[in-house]
Amino acid sequence: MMAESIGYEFVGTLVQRRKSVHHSYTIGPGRLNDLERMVEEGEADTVIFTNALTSSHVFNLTQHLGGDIRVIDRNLLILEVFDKRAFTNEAKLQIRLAKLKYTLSWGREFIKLRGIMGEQLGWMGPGDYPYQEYYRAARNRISRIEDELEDIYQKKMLKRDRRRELGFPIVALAGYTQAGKTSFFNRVAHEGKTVGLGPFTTLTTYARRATTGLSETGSEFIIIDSIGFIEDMHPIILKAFHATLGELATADLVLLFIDASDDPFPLERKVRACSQILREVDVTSPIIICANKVDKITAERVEESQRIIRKYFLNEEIIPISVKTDQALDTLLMAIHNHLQSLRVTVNQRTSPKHD
Ligand SMILES: Nc1nc2c(ncn2[C@@H]2O[C@H](COP(=O)(O)OP(=O)(O)OP(=O)(O)O)[C@@H](O)[C@H]2O)c(=O)[nH]1
Ligand SMILES: [Mg+2]
Repeated sequence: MMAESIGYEFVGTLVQRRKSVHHSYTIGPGRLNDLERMVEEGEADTVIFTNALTSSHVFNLTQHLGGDIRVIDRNLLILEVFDKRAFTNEAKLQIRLAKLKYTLSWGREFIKLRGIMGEQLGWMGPGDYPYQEYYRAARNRISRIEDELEDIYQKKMLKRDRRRELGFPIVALAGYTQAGKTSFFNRVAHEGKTVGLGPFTTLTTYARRATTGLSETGSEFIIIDSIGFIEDMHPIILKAFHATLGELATADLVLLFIDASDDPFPLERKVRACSQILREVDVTSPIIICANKVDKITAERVEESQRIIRKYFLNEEIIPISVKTDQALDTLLMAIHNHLQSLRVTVNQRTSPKHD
């Protein structure tokens, strides 16, 4: 699904359950032969593993299948998707950083490989390129990119502080990729950001002014759209987007979007991933859960989805909505309004002078 969304044509799937990962190929020798046959019959040029591979797995698999077959793993696929979607300088830098670090972590064997990420290891020859030199060059590039990113983050932070000084509370959108965050953002901020390209349509955070439209005073806020979640993100990838995800930790209110129309099993997996990532990025802000896309399912299924969400979010308010049909959007805006009002009260109490 993720691969198809960036233009891969699907030839076949091979599944193997093993007690342990085969030391040289991850899959067992029998399965490896099946894979070889499938690649030949389907005239495949790429083999994607849904698990993570070590550099020696990739090396051995490529050797076995032949040099013109690309072998990539889940993390490289995610990075490829990111690459396709990166339109801002910030996202491009974040991805280049993640790739460099990922390949660096794969080490010496990796730079001997052809065709995996040739574009950034342009000089990959027959493997006699001095590793030390490669390593030094890569480290230099990494720290240059880190500096550039730091600059971008600083500017964004300044902007955010200025908005806070103006008294605008910050509402951040979070949730699994493709849950409908940008659709909602466009709706309330009267924007036209891209939606629906498939996983990771959005990579860069955007902030816009919006209003709940409920009262003259105190109904304005800043809404932040951001990158979606996915389970088992590699720490290097997660770290590359840490500053982006960090926006969630500093928000006054987080709207957690969940695609309530998913079947129970994937739904639960995604809800679990969301709660995990929110914990990892240390979100302590209040959360409203938007169970989106209820236009696609029956009332019973809405109930069932809510029960599944409740298992992982014991106290948060869950509001079933449809951004597509506008269903219950007014309820959601009201809930946002109430949250922001109570926030304003506590801020005022905190800042009003004491008379004692
Ligand atoms: N049926 C239905 N489809 C929706 C609804 N909200 C969003 N969608 C569709 O779901 C898809 C994903 O929406 P996006 O708004 O791009 O989702 P996102 O959470 O921003 O995704 P990422 O940027 O990848 O994290 C698009 O095709 C939307 O048209 C809804 O309420 N009902
Ligand atoms: Mg989006």
